[in-house]
Amino acid sequence: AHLEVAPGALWFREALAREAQAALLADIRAVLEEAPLFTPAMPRTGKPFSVRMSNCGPLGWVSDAAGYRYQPFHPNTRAPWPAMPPALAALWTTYAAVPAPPEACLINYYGPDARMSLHQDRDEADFTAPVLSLSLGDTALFRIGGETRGDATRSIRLASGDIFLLSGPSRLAFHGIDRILPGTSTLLAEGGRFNLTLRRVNPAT
Ligand code: MD3
Ligand code: FE
Repeated sequence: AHLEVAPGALWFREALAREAQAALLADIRAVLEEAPLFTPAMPRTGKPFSVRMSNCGPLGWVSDAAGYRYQPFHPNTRAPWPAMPPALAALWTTYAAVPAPPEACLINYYGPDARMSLHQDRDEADFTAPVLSLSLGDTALFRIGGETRGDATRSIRLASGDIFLLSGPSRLAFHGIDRILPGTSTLLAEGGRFNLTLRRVNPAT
């Protein structure tokens, strides 16, 4: 069962039970041992993001003074990104239902004061594939609008275990995280929130 919050934007509330969330969290912790969270910076200004990031899968999204891009290695360690955990790839098969596998899983970590301003995801060469988002930990106030900045927006509380699928017309919707609600989940011992986004970057040919 899901709610369609905008055309092509499907919200699967409580898609994962606590045990499945804990298992995916353990997979993410193992990824972060190999590929620690880094602090991205804004292009040109170099202003640091409040969200920390890492990736798994063949490609990872990074941002620094040189710009936004996908690359096959960690910006600090220069090591290839860890493999995509099979349980994450399985979510893609179930929910995204496209034959080509995900090429990148961006891992965002939000502490109590982190936010992500309204933006579009357009660094991928292929916008036809969906983006799948999984939230783990504290609830986030997520905002989604239309394809033009200034279009009306809608606010949604993304809770631990929720899956959000962006496809079709919503793939280029403006969206962001206004804030997280500290203390709303006990999944992460340290508090805060992980968001995982599975993406295709290149056309499947
Ligand atoms: C709508 N992440 O990593 S996930 C991002 O909670 C990002 O960390 C947020 O925006 C987070 O780029 C939101 C939901 C989401 C992800 C990708 C989208 C919504 C989207 C792509 C297109 C439209
Ligand atoms: Fe985004």
